Amino acid sequence: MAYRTTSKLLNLYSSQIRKFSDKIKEPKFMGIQNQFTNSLKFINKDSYESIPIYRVLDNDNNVLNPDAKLDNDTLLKMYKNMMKISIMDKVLYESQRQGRISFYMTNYGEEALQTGSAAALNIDDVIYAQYREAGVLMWRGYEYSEFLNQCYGNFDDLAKGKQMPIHYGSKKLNFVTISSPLTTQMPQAVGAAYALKRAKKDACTVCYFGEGAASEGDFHAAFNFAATLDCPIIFICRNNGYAISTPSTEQLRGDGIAARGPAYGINTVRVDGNDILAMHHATKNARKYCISHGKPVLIEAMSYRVGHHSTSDDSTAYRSKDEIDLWLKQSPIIKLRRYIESLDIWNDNDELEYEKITKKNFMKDFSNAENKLKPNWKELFTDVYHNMPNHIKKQMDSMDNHLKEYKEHYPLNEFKST
Ligand SMILES: Cc1ncc(C[n+]2csc(CCOP(=O)(O)OP(=O)(O)O)c2C)c(N)n1
Ligand SMILES: [Mg+2]
Repeated sequence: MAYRTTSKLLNLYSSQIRKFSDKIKEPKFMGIQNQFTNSLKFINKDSYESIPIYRVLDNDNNVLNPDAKLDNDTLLKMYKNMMKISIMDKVLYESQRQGRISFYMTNYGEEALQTGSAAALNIDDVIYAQYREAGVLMWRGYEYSEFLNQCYGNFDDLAKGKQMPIHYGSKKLNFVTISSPLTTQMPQAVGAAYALKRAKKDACTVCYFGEGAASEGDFHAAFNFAATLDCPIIFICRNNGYAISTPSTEQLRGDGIAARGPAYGINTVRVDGNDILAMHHATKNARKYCISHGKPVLIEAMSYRVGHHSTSDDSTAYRSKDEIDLWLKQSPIIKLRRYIESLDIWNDNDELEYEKITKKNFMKDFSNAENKLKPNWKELFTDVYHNMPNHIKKQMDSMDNHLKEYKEHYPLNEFKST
């Protein structure tokens, strides 16, 4: 029976071949344009030109694309935001060194990337960040006191000391809390973008990640879901040259992260992350495209991590001082300062004055945060589950009894009592 059916099929097949042998109509391979070649060639990264870096502010303070120009008020607001990040970084880095907080990560070198992109967004856009994006949160209105309360984990910290320092989050500012395991924010951000689209919101999600984090599997899942489900998300890769001690030359073999965008079918641009005008212009247009077409965009922002990876790192063990110095001299803060001075809207006096006032304000908030009590110790057990399960309740009761019995061994006066 099976033999007879097979031979019937074969007969049909050969008659079809005879029928079409004069003029063969090729079927199309699914999703790929049929284009044939008889020359056997393996494609590699050198088969294409490297994706160029979009830059509009040249070294003589000329704006090479008039569409990217910004008004003076915005430029000054951006410059002040960048100074504010830098002032905070300096003090908090030192304070970790003095043992006052347990951990810190600086943003040196990435202030323009953060501020320029943040300024092009709307407050309804939902941010999923990695951890080196303090300037984005600052632009949105997160106060010095809020950064400090979080780093000190005091009772005014929104997370009640449950997170390591710099793991900020703010529901009010649509900034999803930072999570230590790398790249977890990427598929989450895509899901949130999909939800925004289904709810027909005039907003997108914005997902920041490092070029090192892009080596995680979650990166690929996020990119493919975003592309195939047409999600309104802007991926902003901070390619700062290092993932702790691993240089991007060891992390990546292709043309950076940008080359991956078109491979997934995602509109892509590579931008000079030290050029705040280019960063702002690219993000503004990415947002427009993203929302009007309901599709993702990738921005690869090229920059350099000027500081150590974190307070647990000493980067002089794996890179030269000369390399760091070269980038320090090209700092995005210096670049923007040169530009606003050339426009005659900023001078040495303004700089000194702003720095003095900002430092003073920061130090006031710093000592307030340092002197606040820690959250009530019971916060250790709350807010994890909506309804506290029995096993957690048991642990809390046992801790309570323990503290009552051995109170002289614990600094309970440093914790809020209720
Ligand atoms: C899943 C996971 N693996 C490893 C780490 C340890 N880790 C923390 S940061 C980091 C480097 C990330 O580099 P990159 O994404 O380039 O960000 P950058 O620090 O340069 O801003 C690593 C390996 C982690 N937190 N999570
Ligand atoms: Mg990096």
